[in-house]
Amino acid sequence: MSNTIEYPKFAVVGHPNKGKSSIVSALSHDSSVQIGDTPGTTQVKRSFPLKVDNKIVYELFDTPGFQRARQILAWLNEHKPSSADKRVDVVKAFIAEHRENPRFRDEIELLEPIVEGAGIIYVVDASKPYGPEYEIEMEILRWCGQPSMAILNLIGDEDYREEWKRALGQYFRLVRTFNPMRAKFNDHIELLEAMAHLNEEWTKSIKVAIDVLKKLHRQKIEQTIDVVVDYIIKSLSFVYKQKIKNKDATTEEKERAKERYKAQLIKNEKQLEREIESIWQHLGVKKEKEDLALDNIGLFSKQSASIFGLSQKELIVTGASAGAIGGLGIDLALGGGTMFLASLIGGAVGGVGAMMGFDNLYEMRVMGQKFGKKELSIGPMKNINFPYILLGRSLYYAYMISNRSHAKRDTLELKDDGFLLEDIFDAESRKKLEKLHTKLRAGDNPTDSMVEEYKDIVLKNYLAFVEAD
Ligand SMILES: Nc1nc2c(ncn2[C@@H]2O[C@H](COP(=O)(O)OP(=O)(O)O)[C@@H](O)[C@H]2O)c(=O)[nH]1
Ligand SMILES: [Mg+2]
Repeated sequence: MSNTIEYPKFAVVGHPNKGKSSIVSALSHDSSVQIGDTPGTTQVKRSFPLKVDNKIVYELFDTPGFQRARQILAWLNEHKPSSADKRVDVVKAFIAEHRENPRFRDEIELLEPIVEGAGIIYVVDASKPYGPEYEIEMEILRWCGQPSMAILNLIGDEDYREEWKRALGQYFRLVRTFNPMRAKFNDHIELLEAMAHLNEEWTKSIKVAIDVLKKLHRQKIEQTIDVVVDYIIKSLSFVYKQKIKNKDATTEEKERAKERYKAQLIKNEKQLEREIESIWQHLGVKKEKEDLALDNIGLFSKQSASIFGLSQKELIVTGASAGAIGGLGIDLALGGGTMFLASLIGGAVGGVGAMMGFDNLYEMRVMGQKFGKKELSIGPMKNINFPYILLGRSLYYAYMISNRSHAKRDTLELKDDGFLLEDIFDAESRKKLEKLHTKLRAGDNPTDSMVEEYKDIVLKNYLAFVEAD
């Protein structure tokens, strides 16, 4: 067939400032698409292929908006052919005749890929009321005779989708809501599934695209969990060593060693953040410096523990199990013992931090004259809550980055209402994790099978969490 294409192409068209470029950016996973507050940001069409393993999965054209739709439709009507199947030839004739005319530059840019075979994605802002002025654009697009769909974007707070649907339904076979800022992976896939049915010829290639994207997404999650768990194990088993003058370290030496130990763990976290950003093509994302941003809530703060790691309940339970009722064992602490422990502690919120020993998150040992050396060493981390803080913070960051649309240009907001570990891990998994943490706390060398088990637990729970999300 003459217009068979190896991969589907779509031209994203519509009025200026309706979110066309944002949709292209979100669907092509490309943050380089120009998005602007002022109409006319996109002057010429640009092609944005979505590539996986250097193969194009589909290609999107970002186009300028319609400017002189009325005049164009008038021209087309003046040259109306005798039958509808010849209308696209009239559109082609319009392009050929006006190619050098700057007045129609925007329209030519947007019509060209369509008459060359691209499908049409018509974008409207359904937070504003419908108006008949859009009918001229839709009529021109209809002349092109290409498979087409309409996307309802909600830029503002109001919702006029019902009236839009009644109008758009007369011009487009498919009308879908898609928000380029908030869309997550599953929304993206659902949109593609709808697009697959626009044109029989494309069904197969879009289905292939969906499979490729799903596989890639899964790989990225696995890669993310890999780096997260590697980081956690590296940080938990980290031991800082430093030579000292005498057998007993001075207060000053101890303080300096503590600072260096903390600095290394913070550095590990920053490196992990960059690795996660890189996996999801968000390297160098701007982050907020507000009070609650991860950057500002120190890894070693009480706030970090209560926000990112464990709920109040879990803090009490795990904390108490380490200290006050250590003898009862972790099974009881993580299992049915919650009520008992809560009442034991009296739910004293203020007292929890102190009891947990937040000021003493690491335990220091001063090694004696081992091998004739005077050495001060810190680590591995003894605090029972600390692994959960690392896990909570890193999974929250992974979640935020992996769900961030490439259409977003604002700073990444990291909030305190992220999730808690108890939202992600079932009780059985938390018990298994605690067993692994206990080994690491004891200074056991992390074996391959420990690392693998840790990854399996986190991956299984995280996948279930994002699937239900
Ligand atoms: N809040 C919000 N803003 C959006 C959305 N879509 C687009 N915008 C904003 O609207 C403006 C125009 O978007 P753009 O994609 O450049 O529109 P285009 O002119 O149709 O390509 C930009 O400031 C976008 O950030 C949306 O779904 N929600
Ligand atoms: Mg644009």
